[in-house]
Amino acid sequence: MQSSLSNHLFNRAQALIPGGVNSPVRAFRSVGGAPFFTRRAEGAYLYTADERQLIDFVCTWGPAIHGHNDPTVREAIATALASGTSFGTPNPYEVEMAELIVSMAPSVEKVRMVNSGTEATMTAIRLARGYTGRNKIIKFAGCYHGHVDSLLVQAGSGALTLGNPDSAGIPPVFAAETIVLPFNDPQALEGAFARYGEDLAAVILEPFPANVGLIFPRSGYLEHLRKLCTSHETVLIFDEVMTGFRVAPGGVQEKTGVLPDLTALGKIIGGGLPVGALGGKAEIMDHLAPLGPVYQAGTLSGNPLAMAAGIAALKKLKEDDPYPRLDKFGRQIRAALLDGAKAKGIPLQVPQTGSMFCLFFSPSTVTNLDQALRSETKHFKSIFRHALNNGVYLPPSPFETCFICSAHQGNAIERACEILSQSLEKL
Ligand code: KE4
Repeated sequence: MQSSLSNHLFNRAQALIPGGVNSPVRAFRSVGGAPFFTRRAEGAYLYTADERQLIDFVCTWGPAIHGHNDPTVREAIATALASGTSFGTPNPYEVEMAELIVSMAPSVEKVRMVNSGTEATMTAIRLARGYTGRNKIIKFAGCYHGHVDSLLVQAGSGALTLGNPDSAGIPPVFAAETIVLPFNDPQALEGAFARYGEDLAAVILEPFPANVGLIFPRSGYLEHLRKLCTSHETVLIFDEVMTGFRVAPGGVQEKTGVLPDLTALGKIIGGGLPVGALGGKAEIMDHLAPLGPVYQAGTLSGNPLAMAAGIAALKKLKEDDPYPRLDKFGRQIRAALLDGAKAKGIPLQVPQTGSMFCLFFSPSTVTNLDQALRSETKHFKSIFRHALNNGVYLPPSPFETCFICSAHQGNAIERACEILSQSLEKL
């Protein structure tokens, strides 16, 4: 039952903010009901406006890998805050952040800080076009790269959730240079390169698509894509805004050994504050202003508070190495879900890698957008609602990915497994 205080806040919000939210997926449109409002967050928990405690598997959509309000990150922000909030000049934190990212992301030789994942992918596309002198780009159906005009074509995440993967307001001429391919289809790749190869500036993808639910590349697919980009001198862009520093210290490119030319980053590197970054080969990155002809800028890029928070978060990843523990939690939840679905006789897939997992109510492995769309979403809505009513918060869309954080230790995982098993039983 939605609290009166959240309803009151939501009514006020809807009067002044489109849909009552500052990002569409938060509106609960695909799961029904009104969103709860969060007053504070601590560790693995959200505390709503009416002080309900929820075990959180959204983790503010990825940044909170150490858990909410982590003391180390909080202290780093407080220390930076004592010296001011923004200088508009280079500051020492930016240098330390660049050194950390370059030391952790295998393909990154140089990096430019921005203020969101959207800015990172938008800049990556412009840089690839400026570097190659070409215009066409390839993206994949279901991949979401932020709200960039030329990439809001058959996009995932909130666009897919709301049923408008092709946003209004984008002139056809903007999307005309964007070629959309099905993910995990080598023949489609070969065909597109055969037809457009010399005109292709870039291929951009989430190497583990996680905005359509969570999908893994078939064996050899990323390697095949890497070879095609190399042979056609097309820039390969990994959008690791979500997977960067999450699936491994060096993201998917460390896990698979497939090295892109450019990488879009975000989320974890801001420790919960607004951030994005574009990194890659120095030869390409040096085409960015003020060195090169590709313009990009930002008032708050490299903001000292966001840098201090992100540095603390990245250093903590290097010192604590939470990855084995996060994968153990992920396997625990996956096993509980599969056992519950089996007992109920309901087909369920739970793709999981480390601290990322999702639920596809499908009889077979989901390898692309079409298969994800064919999964049974009404079951997801029932699970979501039952879990929320019993203190477990999953992402409010079947086309998102669940996140686990280091603070999910102790009984939070056991409790969540218990509630999710009950939710399946109720189907
Ligand atoms: P932001 O502009 O929201 O910081 O990042 C855009 C972005 C780019 N690339 C990937 C792979 C992403 O997942 C995102 C944003 N992720 C969504 C969640 N699926 C953010 C949540 C929201 O839109 O409110």
